[in-house]
Order: sequence, then structure tokens, then C-alpha cells
Amino acid sequence: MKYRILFAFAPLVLAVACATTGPAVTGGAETGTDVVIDMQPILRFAPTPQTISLGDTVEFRNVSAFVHSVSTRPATPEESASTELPAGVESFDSGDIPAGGIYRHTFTVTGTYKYFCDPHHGAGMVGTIIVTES
Ligand SMILES: [Cu+2]
Repeated sequence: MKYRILFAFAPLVLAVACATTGPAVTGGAETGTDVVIDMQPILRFAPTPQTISLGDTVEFRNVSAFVHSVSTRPATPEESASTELPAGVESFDSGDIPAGGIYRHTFTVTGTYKYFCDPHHGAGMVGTIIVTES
């Protein structure tokens, strides 16, 4: 009887666990990925700041249950203040990344990149990547 009750609640416990941690991103990083940055349920990029080598490909992984984005295309003065690109570098924007989704970007110019999550900029979801000569 004790065990039957345990089993009856198991799906509920599993559902609650998924709701708080978000979906798992299946599989390892894609081939060619050098660095992984998570987009977390607490509306933060991690790790940040992150130093990488010239030519590295970063895989941004949405490990939360929310839609996130990786953007260097500000639409407001506040977002502009959170954005920085090395001279001559074209801006990039992932668009909406669904729960469990990924976005990959290769960095081919050294310098400091400051980016933000479009839906959560107001919550302080910003990040920095520093690209150095390898
Ligand atoms: Cu976000």
C-alpha cells in the first residue's frame, strides 16, 4: 500500500521537477562547438563573462522553459546600452529560441561582445563574450 501511493505520485513529482528545471537539451554539444553558454530558468546567461579564442563557435543552449534570444540588435536606448561589438562586426540576432533549443554563432573578430536576451533584457538578462587571439 505504501508503495502504491509512491507510484501514484511519481508522475506528479516528475512534472514538478521538469517545471522547475526546464527541459533537458538532448544530446551533447553539436560537432564543432567550442564553448557552451546556458540560457537559464533564472533569466541569466551562464557563464558570463566568457573568454573564448578567435574562431570559436559558441552554442547557446536554452535549458529553461522560457523563450530566450541572443541579440546584438538593440531596439531601445536601454538595449543599446547593453550592446557592444568590435568595430566593423555585423550585428547578429538569434530570434526566438524555444525551450530546449540551441543557437550557434562563430566569432571571427577579436574584441568584446555584449549581447542581451530580447524578451528578458528588462530582467537583466545580458552577457559578455571576450574573443582573444588563440
Ligand atoms: Cu531570456
